[in-house]
Amino acid sequence: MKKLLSILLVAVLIITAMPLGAFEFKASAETSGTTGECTWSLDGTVLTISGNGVMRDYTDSNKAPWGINITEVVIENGVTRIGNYAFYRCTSLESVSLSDSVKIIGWYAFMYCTSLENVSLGNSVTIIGDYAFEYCTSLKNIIIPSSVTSIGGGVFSSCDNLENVIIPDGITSMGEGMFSSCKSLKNVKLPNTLTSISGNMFFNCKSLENVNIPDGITSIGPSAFNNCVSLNNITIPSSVTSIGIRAFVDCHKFTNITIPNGVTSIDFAVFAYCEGLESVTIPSSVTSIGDYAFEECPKLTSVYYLGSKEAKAKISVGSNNSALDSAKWYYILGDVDGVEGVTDADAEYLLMHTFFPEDYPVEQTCDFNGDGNVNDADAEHLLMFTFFPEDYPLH
Ligand SMILES: [Ca+2]
Ligand SMILES: [Ca+2]
Repeated sequence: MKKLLSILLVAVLIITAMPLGAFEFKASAETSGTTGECTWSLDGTVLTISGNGVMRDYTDSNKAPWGINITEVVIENGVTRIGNYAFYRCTSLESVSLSDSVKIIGWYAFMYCTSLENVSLGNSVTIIGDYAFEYCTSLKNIIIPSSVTSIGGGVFSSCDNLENVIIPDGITSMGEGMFSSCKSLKNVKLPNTLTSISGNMFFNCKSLENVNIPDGITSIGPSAFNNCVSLNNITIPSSVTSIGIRAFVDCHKFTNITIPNGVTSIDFAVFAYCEGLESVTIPSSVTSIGDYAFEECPKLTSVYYLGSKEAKAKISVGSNNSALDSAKWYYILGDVDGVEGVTDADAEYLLMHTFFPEDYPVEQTCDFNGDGNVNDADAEHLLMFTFFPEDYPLH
C-alpha cells in the first residue's frame, strides 16, 4: 500500500513538473473561442467565424487556435477583416465563403491551402493582402469583386492550376509577382484603371498566351513577363515610358514588337532570348540600348527606326546586341511629329517647323522631295505621300 502511494505521488510530481507544452493537445481539442472582436466555432471540420469586427492576426509561429484540419470556412456577416495567417497551411480546406461585410483579407491568410478549390470573396473586399492565396495549388477560377482596389504582392503566386481570373476595373494597384509561376494561366484582362505593371507580375507564366497592357500604363516593371514562353505579340501602349530590365526575357513567341515613342531606354536584357522575334520598331526617343537587350534574338532581321540615320548613330548601344548589327535598319521617314506613323498631321507639323523650328523640332532629315532644301514644298510632298505613297516617295 505504501509502495503504491509513493508511485502515485511520483506520478503526480511528474505530471505537475511537465512543461505546459505537453498539454497543447487540450488547446487543439477546443471547439470554440474568441478571435479579435469575433468568435469562432468548429463543427466537425467546418469552421464558422461570427461577430462584428476584425479577427485577430496570427503568425507562422503563433498559429490560429482552430488548427489546420478544417475543410470548410464560413465567415458570417459582421466580420470585417480576415486575420493575417488565419488559415495558413490549412491543407484540407476546400471551400471558403466570405460574407459581404469582409473588407480586408490579411496577408498570408490562405497561403498553402493546397486543397482550396472554391473561393467566394463577397462583394465588399477592398484590399487583398500580400501572398493571401500563394500556393493554393487547387484553385482553378477566381472572381475578384469590383469592390477591390488594391491587391498585394504575390497574392496568387504559384497557384499552379489557376486558369481563369476575373479582374474588375477599379483596381489601381497590383503588387509585385501577383501571378508569378501561375503555370496554367492562359488569358488575362488587366483593368483599365491600372497605371503600372509591377515587377515579376507574370514571371514564369509559361502558359500565358494573351494579356493586354491597358492604355494609361506608364511603366512595366522588371521581369514583368520574364519567361512567358507562350505569350503572343503584345501591344505596348503609347502611355508607357519605362520598361524594366528583363521585362520580356524568353518571350519566345514574339515576332514583332513596337516600342512606344516616349521610351528613352531599352534596358538590360529586356528582349533577350526572344528567339522568334523578327522585327522591332524603335522610336526616335530611344537614346540608349542596354547590354544584352537583344541577346540571342537569332531571327531579328528588321529594325524599323522612327528617325534619321544621324539620330540612330547617336544611340548608345551596350554589349551583346549583335542581332541589332546583323539586322537591316529601315529609317521610317515622314513621321516628324513622332506619333501614329505618317499622317497629314506630319505635313502640317513640318510646315510649322519651317516657320518656327524651335517650337516644332524635328528629329529627322526633312528634305522629302530631295531638292536639297527643307521648306514648305517638303510639307506639301509629305501630304501628297499620305495619299499617293508610290508617286511621292520620301527621300
Ligand atoms: Ca506622325
Ligand atoms: Ca526639299
